[in-house]
Amino acid sequence: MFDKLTQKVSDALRFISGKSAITEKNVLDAVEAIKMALLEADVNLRVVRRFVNATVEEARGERVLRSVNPGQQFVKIVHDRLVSCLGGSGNEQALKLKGPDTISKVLMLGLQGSGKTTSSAKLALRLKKEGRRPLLAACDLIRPAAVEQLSVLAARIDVPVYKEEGAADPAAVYRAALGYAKKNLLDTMIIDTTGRLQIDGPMMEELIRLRDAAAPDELLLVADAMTGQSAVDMAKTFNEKIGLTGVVLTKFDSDTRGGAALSLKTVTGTALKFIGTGEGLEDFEPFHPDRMAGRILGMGDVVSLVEKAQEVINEKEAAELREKMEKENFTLEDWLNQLRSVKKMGSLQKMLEMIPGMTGQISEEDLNRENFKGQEAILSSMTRKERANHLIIGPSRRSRIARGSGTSVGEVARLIKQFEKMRTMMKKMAKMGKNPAGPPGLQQLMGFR
Ligand SMILES: Nc1nc2c(ncn2[C@@H]2O[C@H](COP(=O)(O)OP(=O)(O)OP(=O)(O)O)[C@@H](O)[C@H]2O)c(=O)[nH]1
Ligand SMILES: [Mg+2]
Repeated sequence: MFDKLTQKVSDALRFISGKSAITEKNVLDAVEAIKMALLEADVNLRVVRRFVNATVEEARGERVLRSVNPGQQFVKIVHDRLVSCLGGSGNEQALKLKGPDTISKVLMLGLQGSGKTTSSAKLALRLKKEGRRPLLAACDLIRPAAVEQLSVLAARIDVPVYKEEGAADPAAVYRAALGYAKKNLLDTMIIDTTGRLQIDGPMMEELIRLRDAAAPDELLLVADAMTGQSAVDMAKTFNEKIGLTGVVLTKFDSDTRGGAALSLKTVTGTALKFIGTGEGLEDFEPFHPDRMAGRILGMGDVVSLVEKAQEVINEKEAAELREKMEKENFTLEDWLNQLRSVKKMGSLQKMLEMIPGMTGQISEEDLNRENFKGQEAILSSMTRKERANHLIIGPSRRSRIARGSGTSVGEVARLIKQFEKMRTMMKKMAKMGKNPAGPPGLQQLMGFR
């Protein structure tokens, strides 16, 4: 799913996020590339426009362009815009069902063949796993074998089904099913209905009668993601005529474009609540805008990385650090602080994986070098005074530090040498202007570059 979109968006973002300084033109180019990708993915034009305007407005400001890591800031903006486009970070994707003492009702409706019956069973399975006691109500009385199909699925997941052979009125079947649910202490009715061919006519009236009889807690439109914008139009119309509480997008597994998922919320105002991801009854997932945005960006968890990095290294500290580097005032104390910052961020390997373009550049071996682990021990065994001025560390201090850190005199000496080399290198780099990548000095400090 989203294959092409992911490819194109992540290309555009990789380009920009690898830069330590970005210009307004970089932003506009990247947004343009993303816009084309969205249009190609069949995203509604209005949605694309809204997305583009919001992103540009937010990203071209000084705050972003002059921030520590503008590329990654931009990625975060794109991510957040995508999340809001997909339905926001609230909890409106969750089903609103009653407690177990009252019977909740979910009405499944949609066009012919969209996946209503399959999704009814998938939902029943899911609710059952959550500890509810679902009942499948067979209210599609038009299509031959519809009742049989639901019964077969229900048996597979061991969920009761209510059906009446030869019945003609769905509302009457519903009422009888409700009685059955009460008697058997079931708490959630999932009502499968007849597929509509068109929006108006007697079939629609039947659906409205059923809605009025059941007063459902959830009215879920089941729509085929592969139909793209038609699914969105359908949702809009159903919402106007019947009132929806949410949408289930099926056949997400076969949808390589993703336009429907991306347009639905903005165009219809209705939340996408579930996606069907295959023919199996387990292939059904609650929809999470933030996770989906991550998938579209194809960048793992880049956003939490940006947030974490901001927490750990704020702009002021970064500026101070840069200044120190320039003046060759960078001390062992600063180095220790940097190491600790990195540790705060969690596993270094994980962190680097989250940085676009970083994957594969640093091997596991590099990271596990004893060197890195020993560094903190050595630095912590020095006194503050020693860390402030490494020149005072003579042979006797060296052996004390080695003893304190469980290392050898040779290792302590090597670390100090490495530090001096780094300092010279950092000064050169600082003079050259900006750092090549990442928060100042992070990778350089650890000897990766
Ligand atoms: N790949 C895939 N196939 C699906 C998914 N959901 C449903 N299907 C398939 O789509 C076909 C139609 O599904 P149904 O559940 O019978 O659709 P319906 O809306 O109940 O159809 P009618 O009752 O005839 O209106 C079946 O072959 C399902 O296996 C999905 O998420 N992914
Ligand atoms: Mg059906």
